Parts: sequence; C-alpha cells; structure tokens
Amino acid sequence: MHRAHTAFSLALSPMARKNFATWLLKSSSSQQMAKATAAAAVRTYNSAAAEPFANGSTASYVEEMYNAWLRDPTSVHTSWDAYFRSNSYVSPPNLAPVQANTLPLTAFNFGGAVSGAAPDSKTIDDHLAVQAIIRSYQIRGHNIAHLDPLEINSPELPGNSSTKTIYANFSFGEQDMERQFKLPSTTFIGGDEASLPLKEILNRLENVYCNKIGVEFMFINSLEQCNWIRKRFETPGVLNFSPEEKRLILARLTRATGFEAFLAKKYSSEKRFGLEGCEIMIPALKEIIDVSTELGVESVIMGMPHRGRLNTLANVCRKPLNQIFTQFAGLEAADDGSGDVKYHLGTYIERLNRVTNKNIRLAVVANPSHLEAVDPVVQGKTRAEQFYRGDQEGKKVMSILIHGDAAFCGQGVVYETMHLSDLPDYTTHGTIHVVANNQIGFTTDPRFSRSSPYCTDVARVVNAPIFHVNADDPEAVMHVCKVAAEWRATFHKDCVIDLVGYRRNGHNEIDEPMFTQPLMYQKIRKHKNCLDLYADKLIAEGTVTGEEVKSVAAKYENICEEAFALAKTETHVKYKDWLDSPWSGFFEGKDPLKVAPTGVKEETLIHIGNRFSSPPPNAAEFVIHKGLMRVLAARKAMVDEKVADWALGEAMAFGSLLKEGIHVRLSGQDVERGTFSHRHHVLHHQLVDKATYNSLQHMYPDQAPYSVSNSSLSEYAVLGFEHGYSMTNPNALVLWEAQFGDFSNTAQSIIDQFISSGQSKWVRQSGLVMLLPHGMEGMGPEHSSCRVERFLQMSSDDPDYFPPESDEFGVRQLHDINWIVANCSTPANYYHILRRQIALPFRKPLILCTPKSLLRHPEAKSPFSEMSEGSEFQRIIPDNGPAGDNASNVKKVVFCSGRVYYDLTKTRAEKKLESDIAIVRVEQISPFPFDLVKEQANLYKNAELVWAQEEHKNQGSWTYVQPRFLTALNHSRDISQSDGQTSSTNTTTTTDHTNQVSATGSDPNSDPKSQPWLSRMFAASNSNGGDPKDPAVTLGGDFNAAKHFDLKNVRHDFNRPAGIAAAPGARIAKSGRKISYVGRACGASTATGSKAQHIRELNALLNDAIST
Ligand SMILES: Cc1ncc(C[n+]2csc(CCOP(=O)(O)OP(=O)(O)O)c2C)c(N)n1
Ligand SMILES: [Mg+2]
Repeated sequence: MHRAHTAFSLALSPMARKNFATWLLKSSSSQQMAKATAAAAVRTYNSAAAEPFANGSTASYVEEMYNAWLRDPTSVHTSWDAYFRSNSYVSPPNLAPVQANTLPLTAFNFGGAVSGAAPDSKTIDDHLAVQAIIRSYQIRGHNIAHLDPLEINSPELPGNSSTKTIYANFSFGEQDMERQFKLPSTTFIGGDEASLPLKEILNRLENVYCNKIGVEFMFINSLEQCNWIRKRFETPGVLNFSPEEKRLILARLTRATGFEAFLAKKYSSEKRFGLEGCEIMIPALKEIIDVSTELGVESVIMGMPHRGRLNTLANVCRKPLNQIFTQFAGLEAADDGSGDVKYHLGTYIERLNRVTNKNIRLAVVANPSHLEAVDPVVQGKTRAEQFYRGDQEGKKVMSILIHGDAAFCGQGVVYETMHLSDLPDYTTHGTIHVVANNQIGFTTDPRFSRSSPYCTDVARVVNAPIFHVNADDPEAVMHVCKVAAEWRATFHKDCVIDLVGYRRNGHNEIDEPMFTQPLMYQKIRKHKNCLDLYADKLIAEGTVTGEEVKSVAAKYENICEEAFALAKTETHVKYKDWLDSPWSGFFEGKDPLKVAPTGVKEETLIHIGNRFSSPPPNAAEFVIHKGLMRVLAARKAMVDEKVADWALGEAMAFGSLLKEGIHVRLSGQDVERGTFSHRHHVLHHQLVDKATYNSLQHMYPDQAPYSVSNSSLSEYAVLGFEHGYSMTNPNALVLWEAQFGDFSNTAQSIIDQFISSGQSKWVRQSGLVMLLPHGMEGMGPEHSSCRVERFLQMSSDDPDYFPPESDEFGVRQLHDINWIVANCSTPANYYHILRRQIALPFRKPLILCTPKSLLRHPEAKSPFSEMSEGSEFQRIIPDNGPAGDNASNVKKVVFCSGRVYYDLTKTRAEKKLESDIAIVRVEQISPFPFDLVKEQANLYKNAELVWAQEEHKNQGSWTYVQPRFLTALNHSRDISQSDGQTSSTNTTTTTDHTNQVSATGSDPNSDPKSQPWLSRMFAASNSNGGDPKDPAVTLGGDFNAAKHFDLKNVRHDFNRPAGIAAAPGARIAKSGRKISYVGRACGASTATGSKAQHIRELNALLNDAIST
C-alpha cells in the first residue's frame, strides 16, 4: 500500500481515535498520557508532524508535574512545588505558550461543560477530532482539490473518492454540524473568530484546501513557515480581487492568448511550442514579477524551456514583437551566431514595470534543447549578479525557473540544482519554480513518466512549499503567485507553483496528439479556453462587458499586425538582440589581438608567496594542524629560494589577479583543501569549529574578493552554475575543478551544450576554466584520464588549415577557436595560462588537464623568473638541453604533453641519449601551435618525429595532433575531406541549407561551398572535373573509395594486444616527413589494469620513445 495511504488510514481510523480518547480519559497516570499523546501525534500526523510535538506536550508536561505533585509534593522541583502551592495553576512558568494541536485539559470545558469543571470524554474526543480534521485538510486537502481543468488526472490516493474521506469516518452526524468548536492556533480559517460551527469549519477548509488550489506544505519542519502559509491561504477573503485587479488579469490573459492565436494565424506550419492550455502562465509570471518588484527586486533572471517561451519574451519581457516575428522568416544573421532556433534564444531587457512604476531588468537565459540543463546556469548567473551588486540576501536579484511537468520530475539536474539552493556559496536566496504542467510530456502520460504522485515532488527534498493550482482559475493562480513572491521575499527559500493546465495542440503545432492521447484530446476539443471562461465569468458578474472584452483583444491584434508589417521589412536577424548577458564596455576600445602581459614583478610574487606560506596573523591563538605547519614551512622555503611548485604557482596566479581587481572564484568538490591535499587554501582552527583562515583573501587591503568553495557532490549542476557565474562578468576568473577529470562526464550536457558551443550558438563568451586532474598513473581502473580526446574532438580549429604566420599567430588562433585545451607541465606555465584568461581581450573557456603526481614532483617546479615580468605562457616548451643546442645531430624528436615528459626525460637520462633525442612539450594542444611545431621540426631537420603519449592510442591527443602535425610539416595535408564542413564548435550548421541558398539568392550549383556537403561530395566525383591534386578540388570533396577502403591502409597489428607498444600510425606527408605514434595501443576504456600492468605499459612506451 502507498505510504501516504497508510498514514491517511491511521489518521482517520475511527477506532483508533475513539480508543485513544477513551483511554486518555481513563488513564490515571499522567506520564502514560503524555506518552500516549506523543505516540498518537506521531501516528496521526506521521512524517508531516511539521510542528514539533514539544509544543503540544507542554500542557501534558504541566499536567504530569501537577499529578506528581498531588501524589508527592517532594517529587517535583521546588519551583513547581511553590507554584502549585500558590494555587495559581493556570499556565506554567518558564515554558512556551501552548501552541499547536493540543489544548490543555482545562480548555476542554467547551460545549456545555460548566467552566472550571473537568471536561467530559465526548468533549475531548470531539475537539481532538476537529483538530485532526483541520490537520487532515492541511496535510491532504491537495489530494482531492480540483486541480485538473480536464478532470482526468488526479493524484488522489486509492480509496479516497471524495472530500468526505477527510472527515467522514469521525463520529459526527448532522446534529453536530451547528455545534461550536474552538479553533486551535494552527488555523486561520476563523479570521477574528475564536470558534465556529462545525459546518462552517468544514466549508471553509473545503474552500481553502480542496478547491482550485492544492497547497502542499505540511512536510516543512518549521512551525513559523507552516503558519505563514496557513495564514496566506486560510484567512477569510484572501481570494477576493478588486474589479481593477480582475481587469488586469483579463487584459494580460488576452495578450497571452492573442499572441498564440496570432502566431497560429500567421505561421500555421511553423513550430512554436505554443502555450495554449496554460496561457495563464504569462499573467502568472507577471504577477510574480510585480509583487517581487514591489518587495524590492530589481533584476529577474529566468530560465525556461520551449513551451511558451516566445510568449514570455513578448509579453513578460516585452521584447519587441517585430524581433520575434523576424525569427520566423529564416533570415541570415547579420552578425555572429549560428542560428539557434527561436525558442532557445535568450534576451536581456531593462524596462519600467508599469504596475509598480519601478525599473526592472529581465533576462531569459539562452538554453539548449536539453531540458532543465539551463537551471544551474541561471542560478550561477543569478548568484554572480547578487555578488557583484553586494546583494547578500537576494533582495534585489532573483531567479525564476520554468519547467515542463515531464522534465521537472525526470531530469536529475533538477534535483542537483535544488540541492544548491541553501548552500552558502551557491544559494540565490530562493528561486520561484513555475511548472507549466500540461499533464503530458511529448506523447507520454504522467503515469508512464513518473513514480511520484506529483511532478513536483522533487522540491520536497528542500522543504519547498508546493502550490498546485488549476490553470483555468486565473484568480486562484494570481493568489498563488502573490504568495510565492511573498514567500521568497520573507524566507528566501525555494517554492514551486504547479500550474495544472493542458496542452491544446500536439507537442508542437505540427504534431497530431490524437495518435496517442485520443480520450484526452476529445475532452480538450470540447474544452473552452481559459480566456473565454474568465471573460464569461467577469461578464456574468458585471465586472466587464462583452464589448470591452472584444475591444481589448482587437487592440492587441492590431499591435501584432503592426509588428508583423515591420518584421517584413527586416532583411537580417541580429544576434546581439538576443544576448542574455551583454558585457557592455568590455570589448569597446580594445585591440582584439592584444594580450596584456602575464608576468608580474618579482616583488609581487614574493609578497604573495610570503602571505600564502604564513599562518594567520593571530597565529598564537589559531591552532593549525602540525602537518599544515610543515606545508607552510615548505612553501616558505620555496619562496625564499624563488621557486614555485604547482600549488604555489596557482596561488601566484590567483593572488596577482586579485591584486589587479579580478575576482577569483574556485568551486568544486573538496577544492578548498584540494583532492590531492596540495592546495590548502582554507586553514582550519584545530580547536574551534568554523574558525578558518584563507590567506588569499588577505593578500592586499584593496584586493578583489577570493572565493573558494567545496561544492555539493554534483558535476552537472555545479559546472552549470559556474558557467552561469562566468557569463555575468568578464573580469573574473571562474574555475571549476573536477575531483578526477573523468567525473566531468556527468556534466556532459553543460560541456557540449554550453561551454563548447556557447559562443557560436549564442554569441556568448565565457572564460570559465575547467581543471581536470589527468594522468595515467594506475590510480583506479578506468578513471585516470580526463578524456582529453573528447574535448579535443570538439575543438574547432581546422586540422588542414595552417593560418597565416604573423606575430599575432597565437592570439589570432585563440580568437577564432571555441575553447582552449592545454596540458601544462610546469607551475609557471599553469600560472601564465590562468592569467592569460584575463589578459586576453576576449574570453574563451579553458579546458586544462591538471596533474596529480606532478603536484609533488621534485622537478615540477618553476623559478620565479619564469613567472616574473617578461615571461609569458609557452605554447610549446622546446628542448633546452644538449639536444636543443645541437639540433642538426639529433636523431629523434619526441613531442609530448603533460606529465609523461618527466618520465621521458628520466629514461633519456638513464640511457644517456640527451644529445640524440630532443623532447618537446606541446603545452597548448588546442588551438594547435602549427607555427611552433613547424619551427621545431625545421630545427631538427634530420630527426625522426614521434608523438609520445601515455593515454591509449584512440585516446589522449594523438588523433587530434596527428593530422595537424602533417599540416604543420606541409602547410597542407594530402588527405581529402569528405564531410566538407570545416571544424565546428557544435553540431549545428549556420542555417538550414535551403534557407541559406535561397536567402543569398545564389545558384546552388555555382558555388560548391554553398552546397550541402553530400551534394558537394558527389558533385565533385560526378563532374570528373579538375585535378584531384588541386587543393581547391580536394577541399570540395574528392571522394575516392579506393583511397579510403584500400586494404593496404589496414595495419597488420590491428588487434595488437594491450601492453605492447602499438605500431606507428604514421601518414607520410608530402614533404616526406612524418609523425609516428608511440604509446599504448587502442583501448576500450582508460583502464590500464593493475598498477603492475600500468608500469609495464609505461615502460614499453618509454623504451619505444627513447630509442634511436
Ligand atoms: C534532456 C532532454 N531529453 C529529451 C528531450 C526531448 N523532448 C523535448 S520536449 C519533450 C517533452 C517535454 O515534456 P514536458 O517537460 O512536460 O514539457 P512540455 O513539452 O509538455 O511543455 C522531450 C522528451 C529534450 N529536449 N531534452
Ligand atoms: Mg508537459
């Protein structure tokens, strides 16, 4: 049986009640009575015992004392003795006033008993029963409320077929209905009245809890919050609206409905994911914004899916209608942006709120198709805005998240995001969640898409009240929205509005819903829309006339027509109109190719180093762990020697940025100490809880704030959050660290949908840094690698294109790429690449493989000279030893990246091959340093070129670097490109090909590059034209089956067993030079088996690489 059902039965079982009451009276032992009352409370109120029973047991406790005193005055404390002797037993001293659910026995003299006399059993029984009824309504009323406009679905539990089930089992008859009952302090239905006839009690409860609003809140374990909610819903008259208010609702509903109707009329065959069936969401959002603005909010950040998005942009954000309509025309973009679909684009608008007459900023964050993925991004952006405004309590900036019913309960990121809601460094001080609950997800009914009664149950985990409301009752919806906004302003906690409506059309306007939901849609076809229902109601009650209703609708249609005409004159869409986070002033006046220096004065490094290695100023009182004292001492020794290890290099980067006024925020699991216990940014007093010291917050008196926060154990939500945070202000270094690099794969949607492609889709830049511990060190079977190959695969630099060489080569590449992927081998380079994030005149995400064993490697240290003025990030670190000095005699150049460099140099030294083998580190893997690789290759003219990596051959950087090496060696590649798309950041193409061709008006056959890749590919082979060696033709798609499927390309060692170094996978370049592979064979996972096997494989690699 359902758990809730069990509780319900227990609560209402007449026998249980009767026996309890009778026994209660008979019991002579007050102790027994207290116990029984407590037990009954637990049973009756179950987990929803929102009010601590201590309140109710107060009276019992006094009774108990009193009875004990009667039996033996010495058995109680002298204060009780004195008290009872004084004969003033009215209310007990030093105890809280009697509150929830339990009245002192002396209060049961109601209903006939003579005042002062002992109450009879029936009086007690009946009052307890009435209290239980009230509570039942409060707890379970929502189960039987009329929430579904279609009256099909209901979360009603089995066996509870009508409202009577809440009280029918109690032994009240018709004759009791006029009896007066005293109302407990836990209800507000009485208004100013302390008691009411039973009939009236039931009527009022019925109206409050079982009508068009279902309030779910009794699981909240705060009496104050429960009472706050009870008051907002129970107080008589709360649902009375003035005629002006009603007209406003009607006008807003008219616009919401009119907008959908207009789009349906003008673009009948276009998808728009209309809101029909839940149009009330628009007036609802406006009400939330009005009330919140009135209460002090100045900026609202919204995240929402497809449903009703255009309507929200039009009628909530007041985005100019012509800009929205232009999106339907399929026009070319006048600026950057890859033409994401209209119901995904973001917006940012500042406008006057006409109701409150206050200025307000509204942002709708651009979102991908991935439902709910935007939730944490919105929260991060909101948090950042609060941070920069100094809005510590979230009074000025708030977020609203809108959800679909199926996605809200189905997507785990909702839960992960909810769990950020109360964490000190992640809270946004209350989010209002609005569920556009159309009781369906695409073609799937709720009974097949969730196991919980409501789609909103996920919110219960954070004690958020949930307001279910029938979307066909506009006034009920407005009331709920008002309460939600006030709740947030009062308690700064999340709450949920569940707008229960329906979906008038299919999932989109082209879908046929009758295929899958025939009965539901038969009902929908007959169901009047909300606007008509409400207009009828207001006309019937005389608030408006039919003429007025028509004229408001006609007026809005005119507005739409005018905007439609204006949209027709547009020739291009502008993506800058759809930015959700404009960085005004950031790009202006900047040379887009000028990078500020990243080296700093040595004295700055020394100052930061000294601070970072010192205990707190009040060291005498602040007890630090002995091990940490050693860490600090070792740091100090490094500073004195002017060298830095990894942690110190990082601190130098952070500290110097903080000095320059750049806010730094580092977030992730256990980042404060560092997973590998190397960072130790937060020192903990060993004797005092919560006493901590963070030296990076005390580097300079006027420095920018530094925040380092251990996060919840989530990657998806936390990475999304930090991405949102990074969007807000370009002058901040925001870093997210994975505990191990591969854990980032549980945040894959954020990586794919936002970080990799955010700029090309939404013209949105982000300088977010992802720190991904990486290194095949035999630490865990399949999670040694951060899967760098995946990030590289999504890098957008073209393997076949060697950009023009110039002094700005490096920065130009960075400008053009979607993100940077690097694997640094020295603390200095780590320091520089972090600082470069801010020194760049634009922002790009940085994916950084970070080391594990190098954190303590004696050689992985950098002198201050490599970080001070004049030094900079090295995309490639050349060989600075004997090989580099005598390049023409070098037999082999081993290119590598990351920590394997140290293994290679060690082996080279052991084999005494320092003069024969050069080892060159590729620190920035993407964008690929074509120019420097070429330079190195030319330097070692006679040498064999090898790429050595510790990852498996199908992993790591090999597949990325190999073709680029060939391009670097040749300036082109002798390999045809069959997909015809140059490398791209995301899987979208700029615009749909048909549109592209017709929009430019060109002949699709005249320009091979404008043709879809498939036709281009075949056109090239069909045409028989051109020399296949001609690069232009090759680029156009010289598909040669023999070249691709010739068996001579298949390696003989195709199935080479793991553990034996793989055969070189070289393709020979035109120049005759090639790059060979040295390393592990292909593998299905990053597993390297046992530690012993790992070492065997590594040694094989080193032997292969370091041999001549
Ligand atoms: C993560 C994710 N999975 C699947 C989809 C495909 N999809 C698009 S809409 C939809 C149904 C959504 O239902 P609901 O959340 O109730 O929103 P509604 O469309 O009903 O407003 C699905 C499954 C998606 N967009 N995102
Ligand atoms: Mg739905």
